[in-house]
Amino acid sequence: MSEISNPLSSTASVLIDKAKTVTANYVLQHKIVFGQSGAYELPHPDTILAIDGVNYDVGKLPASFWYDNGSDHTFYYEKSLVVTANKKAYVWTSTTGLSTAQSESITVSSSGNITGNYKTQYYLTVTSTHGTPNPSSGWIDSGTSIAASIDSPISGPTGTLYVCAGWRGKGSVPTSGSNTSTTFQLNTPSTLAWNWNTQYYLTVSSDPLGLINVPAEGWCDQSANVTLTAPAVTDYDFDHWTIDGASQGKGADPVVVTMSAAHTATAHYVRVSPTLQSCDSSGIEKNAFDLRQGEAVYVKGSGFSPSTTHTIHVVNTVVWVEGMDIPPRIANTSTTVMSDSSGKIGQTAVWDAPLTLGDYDIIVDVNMNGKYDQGIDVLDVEQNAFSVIPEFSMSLSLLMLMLAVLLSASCVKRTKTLRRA
Ligand SMILES: [Ca+2]
Ligand SMILES: [Ca+2]
Repeated sequence: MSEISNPLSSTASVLIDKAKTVTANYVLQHKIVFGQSGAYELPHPDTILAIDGVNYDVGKLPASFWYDNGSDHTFYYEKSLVVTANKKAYVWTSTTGLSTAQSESITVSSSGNITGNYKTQYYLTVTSTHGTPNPSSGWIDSGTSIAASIDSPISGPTGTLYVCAGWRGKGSVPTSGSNTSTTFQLNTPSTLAWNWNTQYYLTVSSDPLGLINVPAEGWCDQSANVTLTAPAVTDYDFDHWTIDGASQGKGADPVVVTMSAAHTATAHYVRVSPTLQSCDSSGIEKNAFDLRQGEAVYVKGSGFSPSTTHTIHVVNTVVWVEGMDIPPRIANTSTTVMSDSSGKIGQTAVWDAPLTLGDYDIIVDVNMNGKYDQGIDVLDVEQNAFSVIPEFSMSLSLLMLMLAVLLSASCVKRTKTLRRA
């Protein structure tokens, strides 16, 4: 009817001047209610939902609309809403009601609800100067049980080691701990900081190599002061320490190494001159062997090359001259003696009874060239290594001495008599 100025308005003016028919036309509409659950913090300035291109924040929900039956409408729920950067967020999990989609275009055919459901996530900040923490920083669902850990130790540059010294925590993470793992349930924004110590390797060796075993060798905490004491070594004298090649002074022991970096400490030793002695079967030095007691001649020594068979000669005593041939061995004397792992020659029989009266020398021909080499070969510490003497020789000597005294006394008497004459 041309008389109705706005046919889409529910009110109209009609002049009743004759019989007229006015028809009001209705359409079927459905009420759709858009809402959300789980995104609690209100109001929220960010858009959570777009309906037909119009944005709605959390404070504007739920929002109701009457839609014509059969009309099409679009909606879009935001996937993630960050409440506070790196602290708290809401994440879309599902849509319930007339749709299950996060975003959809629907054709309206009934009334109902469309609800976007959200879960809360918190940000776990994980820091570590070394290694690969598990988990690393990231968003984690509220209420998640977390077993956090880190591998330790971690190798650094040569001679450097990083050792986890535990953690400090804030929020849901325990305040602190000293090991490499912790468990907690995440219910708030949290931080987990792994702490590390640096260690440096201290190498302790000896010169000659392998002479000592110093327990201080190993990884040391940064800046630790390590005291090194040179152990006593059989047949060697300690001389000095070097640290990274620099001498710490002759005889200086113990020394302290500050572990500001990896270091190498070396204890330098000087070999003690080897010695050789005639002795009895108990190893007691003996330089006179009694012919008639059936004694055997033993030798003992120290300072020789360890675990070595050495050539030995028992010879008639001579004046030793550099480079001279070693005199022939006495018959039935040993040709070799053995040193043990520390260079010692334990008492070893070199001449079994019967012995022969005389004065003898003993020499170890260290370089086995059959010649006497001063400073290389080793002679018995005595000028005459040992003597083989007859039984009662001491009383015989005493008798000789007394005779000599008597004789000289008579000589003096005779001299005095002559002067008087
Ligand atoms: Ca020699
Ligand atoms: Ca001797």
